[in-house]
Amino acid sequence: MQEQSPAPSISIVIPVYNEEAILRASLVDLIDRLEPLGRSYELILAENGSTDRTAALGRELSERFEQVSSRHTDDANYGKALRDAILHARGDIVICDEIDLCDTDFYSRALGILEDPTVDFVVGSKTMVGARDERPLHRRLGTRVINDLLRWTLGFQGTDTHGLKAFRRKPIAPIARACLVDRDLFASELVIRAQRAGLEVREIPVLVLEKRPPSVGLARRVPNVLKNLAKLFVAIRIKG
Ligand SMILES: Nc1nc2c(ncn2[C@@H]2O[C@H](COP(=O)(O)OP(=O)(O)O)[C@@H](O)[C@H]2O)c(=O)[nH]1
Ligand SMILES: [Mg+2]
Repeated sequence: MQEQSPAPSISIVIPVYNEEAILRASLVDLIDRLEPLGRSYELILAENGSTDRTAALGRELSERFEQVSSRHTDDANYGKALRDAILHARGDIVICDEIDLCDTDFYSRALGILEDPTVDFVVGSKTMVGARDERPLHRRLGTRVINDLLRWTLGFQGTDTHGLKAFRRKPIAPIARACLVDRDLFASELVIRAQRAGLEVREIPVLVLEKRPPSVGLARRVPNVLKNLAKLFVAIRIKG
């Protein structure tokens, strides 16, 4: 995408890591399904740390589709990739998606809610009434435990922070810039800091039907989540 092109209405940000099996097909399918939205958009693939052909495929897709760009940072780090892409997004609205979801139904519903100028942030909840989460039991439980921890330690008011999100770029970009943690917990910090800044955060139920299991299992993610939770507890609740 050329830097000089007019800013799009929507920026869709997708972190990708070792996704060579589904990246091309998912993205081409997503582009097809974005047509009916009737809004200008850019699609930012935020890759880092992949050991397969994901980075090369991202570059290839950005050459093939002018609305697609691919960004790369070095180490495998979901939060770092997401933050970097949010800070480079140019749309009025930023939508955060995942390549195994590509949930355009969430986009339509969230954009409808963001028509209301008093709403700043829409979070797709996997656990609220009306949601349907088709992931295995241990991952559904993991989501609930993390949400409870976020509520107890950081005063989170809601039912989910990880996954699908849509927000106004102007008020949220400075919050993303100020976030202290990366990896999985960055997404939670972003939502919680938005709430704490007094912005209007709404949740809507989503259907979670992944195209494949995650490449990094839950158990391997826990130590980092706990470490960053402790860091956020000190920064938000103790130092304020
Ligand atoms: N850039 C980047 N993306 C990642 C990383 N880990 C996961 N992702 C991407 O984040 C999205 C969600 O990851 P997934 O493995 O499905 O984990 P889940 O969120 O627990 O379902 C996918 O688009 C992944 O490719 C990472 O270390 N770096
Ligand atoms: Mg997933």
